[in-house]
Amino acid sequence: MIKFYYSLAPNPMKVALLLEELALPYEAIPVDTRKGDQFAPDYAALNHNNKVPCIVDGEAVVFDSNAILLYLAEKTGKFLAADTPAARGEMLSWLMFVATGIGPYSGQAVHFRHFAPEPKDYALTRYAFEAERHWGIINERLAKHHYMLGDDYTIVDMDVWGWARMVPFVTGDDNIWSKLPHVKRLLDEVSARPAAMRATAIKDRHTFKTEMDEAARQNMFRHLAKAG
Ligand SMILES: N[C@@H](CCC(=O)N[C@@H](CS)C(=O)NCC(=O)O)C(=O)O
Repeated sequence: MIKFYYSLAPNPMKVALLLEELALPYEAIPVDTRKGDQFAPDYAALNHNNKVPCIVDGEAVVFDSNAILLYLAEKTGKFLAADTPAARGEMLSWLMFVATGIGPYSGQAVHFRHFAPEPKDYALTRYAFEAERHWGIINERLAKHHYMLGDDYTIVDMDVWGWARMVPFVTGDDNIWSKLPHVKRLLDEVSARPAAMRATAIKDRHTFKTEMDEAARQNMFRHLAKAG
């Protein structure tokens, strides 16, 4: 059975969605990053990046949500682009766009908006601008195509869904959906899928620490300790 190391953050949630869509049996193992579970030696030996998610599937250990989506889709032959160079090129491009743009810029925008100490104006302005710019590109894509790759629901939509749930928190703008209506349409459609409801219900399996106290900050923002 697949072991799925997770928290309730956006990157693990995309993987929970795909596991549920595929109806693959899996054991969900909590990694409470606020408590520092990501540095436990057993977990650190699996995930070189000390982040979540990670899966163990027999001999295969896969870390990084985007790698896991591709690995599981290729393993099962489901939720992939058509097997043509053009369609595969589009799929890889959008997957990497989410992996290197949507995820990191949204994550840093959250950090600077909600957690970073002052002064942070310049960093927040930069990351918020880049996060919104990337979401605008997804919105334009979804204005022209029902799903990210056209007519079929694929792992790229799941990749987008993980972070789309967080867009108001990322942008700090309660009216953001008026600017990104096509992203909201995809978010609502995917969230209504039975698999997404089961994925979301993963939050009831384990209790995660919710306080961002000093110990949690030391575990998640390790540069603070280094800066003294
Ligand atoms: N590129 C990685 C990023 C993983 C990542 O940043 N995970 C976050 C949760 S969404 C995490 O583990 N945060 C806890 C920490 O930074 O200690 C992926 O997509 O899996």
